[in-house]
Amino acid sequence: MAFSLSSLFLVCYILKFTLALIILNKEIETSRGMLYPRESETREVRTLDGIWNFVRSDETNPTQGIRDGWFKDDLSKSMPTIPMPVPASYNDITTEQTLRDHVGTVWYDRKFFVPRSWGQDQRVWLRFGSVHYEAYVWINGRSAVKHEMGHLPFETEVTHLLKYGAENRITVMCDNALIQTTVPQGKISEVANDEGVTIIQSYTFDFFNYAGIHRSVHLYTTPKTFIEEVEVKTNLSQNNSVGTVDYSITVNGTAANEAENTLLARLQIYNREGVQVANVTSDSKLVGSLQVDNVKPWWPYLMHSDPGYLYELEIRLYAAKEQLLDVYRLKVGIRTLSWTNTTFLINGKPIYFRGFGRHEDADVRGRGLDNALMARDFNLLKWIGANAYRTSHYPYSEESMQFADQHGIMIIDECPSVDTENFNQVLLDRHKSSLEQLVHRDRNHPSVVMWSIANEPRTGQVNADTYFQFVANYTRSLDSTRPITAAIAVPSNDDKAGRHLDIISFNRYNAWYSNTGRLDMVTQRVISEATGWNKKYDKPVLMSEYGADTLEGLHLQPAFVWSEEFQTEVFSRHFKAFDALRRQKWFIGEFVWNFADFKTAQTYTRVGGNKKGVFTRARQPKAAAHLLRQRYFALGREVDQCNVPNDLFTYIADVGGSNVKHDSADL
Ligand code: BDP
Repeated sequence: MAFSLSSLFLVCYILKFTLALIILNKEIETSRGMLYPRESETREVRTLDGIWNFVRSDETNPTQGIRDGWFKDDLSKSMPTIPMPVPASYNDITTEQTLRDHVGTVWYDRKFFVPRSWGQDQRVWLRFGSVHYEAYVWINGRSAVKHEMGHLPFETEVTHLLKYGAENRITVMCDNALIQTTVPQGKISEVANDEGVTIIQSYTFDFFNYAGIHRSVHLYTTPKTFIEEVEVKTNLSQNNSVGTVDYSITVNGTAANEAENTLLARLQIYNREGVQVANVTSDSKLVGSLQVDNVKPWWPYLMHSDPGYLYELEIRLYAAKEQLLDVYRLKVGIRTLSWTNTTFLINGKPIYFRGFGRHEDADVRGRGLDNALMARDFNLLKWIGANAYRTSHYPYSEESMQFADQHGIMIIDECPSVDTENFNQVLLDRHKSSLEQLVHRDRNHPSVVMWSIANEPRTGQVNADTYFQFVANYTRSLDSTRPITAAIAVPSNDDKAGRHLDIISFNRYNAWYSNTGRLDMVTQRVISEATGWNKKYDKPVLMSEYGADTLEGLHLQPAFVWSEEFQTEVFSRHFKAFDALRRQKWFIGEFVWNFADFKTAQTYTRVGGNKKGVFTRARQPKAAAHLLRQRYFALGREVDQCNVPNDLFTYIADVGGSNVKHDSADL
């Protein structure tokens, strides 16, 4: 039988995709160490935060600094430098458009002293909380470490590179270029401008590609033989009265290599009052378990009167003959997670998420760590009655993870993969590496209750199936104690990734991107979309994004797009859908987009950035914040029997017997 031209075309078409489908699930290099730097009897920590010297490279000559050896001496000897704060994004520090929109490499350096005492019988480590996107580091002109991937820590031993009791220099080259094989993806192109040609970075994701040394830089010491890794997994007995903490410790150092079985660890758990509640001596494998009677489980905010209960796990590493080698302390929250195709439970109790998608974003400092901002954000989260957020669209600072542990805020922890498309082998390897680094960094945080492996990946594409199977299974192999999700935006009928997830999250902008302004086209659409996802995959479903851009201070009645009234109405129409869905047990949460306004690339759809914040960029509430607060506390009251704040409702009138709410007792 002869082939028709159209069937030949079809065969070629299928062949093209089959070839593209050949993505291999290769082993990837795993990260080591990376415990958060903490002082102890055996460790010292100092920070290199402060003002560094800074140079922007010529965009058309990004490798000039390497070729000309700028790292060999003070940067100022090669190029004029400007002062640059660390941590901070460099983009918005000056008044220059050329720095804000710079594409390619920039250089930082600074001097520092290392105490003479650090040169004796110990090791010194250099650790970056994060540099976006790629970093090359030199100490005193000698190469120290290279790392690719924003938002994640990296470290290296620098004992042999330092001068003790003397001045040292650290030099960092940072490259912000995003291409089709970076995580996230972007494109670099050369385009004509009025002066000739220029280089442009473009990306599809909706947040500004801030860059620089975003989090703290630390130097810290460890003994020669030291605790390199600690992993804890916790459990509770049936009635939550007894907790177990399974631990596994990895040691690095010569004492370990020479005589492995001479090492042992003594572990003690202290409660919040500093009273010891458990202790154990390990065997030489440094793996075991501690038991805490009358345990206080870690509970999310508003799910319990004492949320975020943390114990302190003290680990003392000994060599033979009781010689103390190293001490490291870790906060531990004892809780269980379990999930089925209809529910998600913490400590045996169903979770209903009341949360946000967020960004690490602020004026001037961009994505740079700012403790004042972080503390304010947690106060706002608690004020509004939220119990969760997703680290959209990349890992957040370790300091904020510690805050979330303490305050009982549940985290859906997202890797930096956003708008993932054009699936290819290099991208898959890096995507897996981003998850490996994330899980490694965050696995001990009780606040982390779910891993998000991507935001709005193009999961309608044919090879998304294999790609996300590899990514999801790899993540599961790293941590089987937490469910896996991804925030999906393609229609459920087209999606090819959901079957590899444990929980389905979907993003949708009814009355905004679809049917703009039509408040009468929200509720039923949300109900049917959530139901469609559940029908297709038979898994718990949550709405991970909904919202409307809102210009603070713009009031229009009746509600009109961009006004405060419109955001309030959009929320309210969603609440109605969520309440209908909550009757189906498989609907497990609602996440507003976004916590606060944030900066994006320039486009005519954005007025100074994305304005879907419930709070302004300066962290003040818009009108809808008050409505959301009433809902989140009302939900807390109904679902988790929490107390509600006295100022939740403004007194209106004493109209007993009517439906008018005038104080929180009416809830
Ligand atoms: C969603 C994206 C989010 C955007 C949001 C929006 O996940 O990053 O900021 O849309 O357009 O599709 O506001």
